Amino acid sequence: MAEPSLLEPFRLRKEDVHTFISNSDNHIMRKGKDMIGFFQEDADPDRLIYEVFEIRGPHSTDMGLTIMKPGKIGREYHMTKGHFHESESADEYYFCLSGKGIIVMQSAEGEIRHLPMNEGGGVYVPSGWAHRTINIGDDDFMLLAIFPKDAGHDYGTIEEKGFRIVVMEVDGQFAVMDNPSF
Ligand code: S6P
Ligand code: ZN
Repeated sequence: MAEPSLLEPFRLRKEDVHTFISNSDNHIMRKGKDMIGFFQEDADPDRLIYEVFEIRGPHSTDMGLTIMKPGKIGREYHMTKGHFHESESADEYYFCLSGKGIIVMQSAEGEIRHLPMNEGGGVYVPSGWAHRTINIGDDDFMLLAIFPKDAGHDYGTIEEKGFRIVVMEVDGQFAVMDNPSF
């Protein structure tokens, strides 16, 4: 495994995400072909839906910058796969750098929350809550996530059942609806 990067003090704004990107230790790309079964309709296999750039911190936390392209698959907005953390104690902080989105959170007991995320705003994701972000705007939706090193990703539960709600475009507006396949 690579040594953690040694970090200098830095600030992060939407204008200088390239600095974060060029210092990142890991790059994940999710295209339509990587997300079969997540949307109600299948996306063009080569369509880029989102990218994540990760920086491993030197101590207890790591960071992830998610850049989500605008767009819809059918009437469903671009979204992340969504996951629980593997560690039961791992909570997370999200900050929106630009764009317009929604974060959906769902507890293991099935309790559901959805909160808007706009530039300059942040959200706390408590431990034990699955989370997914959705781009409901016309531009890139950019997020910084800060999470414990041992958080891990458990994608299986969401891949199998999804979240209880979906976010669709209805009459030119976003609408939060019950997921018919949950
Ligand atoms: C990690 C954090 C984010 C997501 C990223 C992509 O704990 O929540 O960095 O990994 O937004 O989402 P996903 O569901 O594909 O990992
Ligand atoms: Zn997470």
